[in-house]
Amino acid sequence: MTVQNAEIADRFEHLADLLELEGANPFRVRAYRNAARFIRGHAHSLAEMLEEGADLAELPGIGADLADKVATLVRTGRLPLLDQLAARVPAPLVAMTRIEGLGPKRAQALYRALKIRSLEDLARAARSGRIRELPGFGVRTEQLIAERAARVASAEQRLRLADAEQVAGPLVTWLRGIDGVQRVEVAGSFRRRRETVGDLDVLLGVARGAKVMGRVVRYEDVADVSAQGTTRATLRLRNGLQVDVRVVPAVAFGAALHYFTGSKAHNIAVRKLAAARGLKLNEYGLFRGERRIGGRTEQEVFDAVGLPLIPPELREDRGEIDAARRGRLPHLVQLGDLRGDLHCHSRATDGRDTIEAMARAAAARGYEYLSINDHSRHVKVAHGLDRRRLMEQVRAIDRLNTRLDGIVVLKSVEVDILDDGRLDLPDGVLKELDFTVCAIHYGFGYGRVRQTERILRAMDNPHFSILAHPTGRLLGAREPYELDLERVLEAARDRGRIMELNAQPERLDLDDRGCRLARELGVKVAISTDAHRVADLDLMRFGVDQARRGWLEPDDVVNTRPLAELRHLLRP
Ligand code: DGT
Ligand code: CA
Ligand code: CA
Repeated sequence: MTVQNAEIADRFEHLADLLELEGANPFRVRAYRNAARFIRGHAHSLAEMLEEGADLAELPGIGADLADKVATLVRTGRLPLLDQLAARVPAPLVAMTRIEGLGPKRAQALYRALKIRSLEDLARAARSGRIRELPGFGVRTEQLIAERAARVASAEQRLRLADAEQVAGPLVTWLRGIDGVQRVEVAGSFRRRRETVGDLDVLLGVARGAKVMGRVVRYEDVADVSAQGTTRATLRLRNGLQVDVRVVPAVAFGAALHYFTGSKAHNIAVRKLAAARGLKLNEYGLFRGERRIGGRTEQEVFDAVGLPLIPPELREDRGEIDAARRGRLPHLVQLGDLRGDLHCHSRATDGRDTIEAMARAAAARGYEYLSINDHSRHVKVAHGLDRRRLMEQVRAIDRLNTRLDGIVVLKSVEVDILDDGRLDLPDGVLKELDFTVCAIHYGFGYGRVRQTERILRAMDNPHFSILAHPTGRLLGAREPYELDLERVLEAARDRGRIMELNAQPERLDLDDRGCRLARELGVKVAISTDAHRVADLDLMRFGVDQARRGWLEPDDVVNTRPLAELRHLLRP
């Protein structure tokens, strides 16, 4: 398996944290952090570069020592220095450094003073008011620690869907190659496409009498095996993810697939329907009395309870059974319905590719249109555009469009919503664009009323088209800001504004519930990748997953429309 840049960067950051906890030379610590940042943003896979014989020591900020470490990591999957440090530094202390705003020094102080053994301990200490009594800590810090410790503790137990896919893909391929394995399905929250998964639930259909578990547990990425029988095994992979593997006979595969796909609440509701018809439904099949009457396919399960097949994304017991019974299941949007992407960056600000490269890549994906939404001036870290640079970009796009065939580049911007709800560029500039994507990047901490008013003000601007990542959350890292989403959606409906479903795997914002609410209130959604490079255009499918979980149909999603129709929606 090849080691990804993000993984190398994570290890180096972890190394920097541990070195800092040990009081290492600050320059050495900073060297690892800088290298991590560089590697994370580097467009080429370091593992592949090594394979091609490149000298990584020539990369900025890497040098001979770090190049050597990358090579070891790629070759062996391990970093000996990290292993040594991790063995020396107490685990709770390591966990504490992952709390936002709590650097190694303050983590040390808490660890020593309060004898913290886990993040749960830390959260408890904060709740009981013991932290505010320590020198250098106040009530406000204590509150933040209470919130964040609980969040980090729970986030660590769930993995983002895209990250789970990275490990599930090779695992499934390997399982398919085992002698006697006929079918492999990943069920559970993974199949329902939840934004994060707690573990993987893998079902194996095997040839009669085949013994496969002995092989299964020898997968190279397995860190340990906590249970192993002939039909069940529980493994833990190197990245910490747990995998439940079950061997299922073909006669019951559909029943097992339905059961282990869940959700639990959905299962219970379906089982009740079966019971009402005098049937017994469980993971072993569908029975009348002792007699097996079905369960080979999921279709048989749904047929038996008189329902059409409900897509896995809807199986949350949020009204899908009732809708199915009444023939009112939504016709969910699919990746193939999308005709373009309405939020992309270019080299002009913090993107990596040119507008032309982005446009050609979009055309290659079968799109009709793609918009360029570079940051406005307020976002200084991204070298945001002022009026002059934006107008230059507009003219460049006009020229580019005369050369391009089959794809239209739309002129847009990701304009900041300022503190008071004004937009970061004058109306005279915004009116030159095809539409706007408007976003909050500062002032996350305002209270609910102020934040909501701020967005409503922004939506009053006649040039406001789409609200980018409406709640600002980052999965596992930042909570949504305080917001009255229902009020925002009602205002959006009244003004003809659109909500974004940002498809970046750590955003997925609006989330599934937000999408559902938008649909119910009559607000349209744009599924957008927020691509910062060509490859990011492929993140679209993660957005589509959440849109489906939010019951969205093609008609609810503006970028399923042909360009002429879309233009009316973007500029009502
Ligand atoms: P996760 O792993 O937390 O992301 O969520 P799931 O939904 O994958 O949950 P998991 O792995 O605990 O179990 C997989 C599926 O197995 C679950 O979605 C439904 C089914 N299941 C588990 N426990 C029960 C149960 O007690 N009753 C019923 N009816 N189904 C269950
Ligand atoms: Ca699961
Ligand atoms: Ca499980």
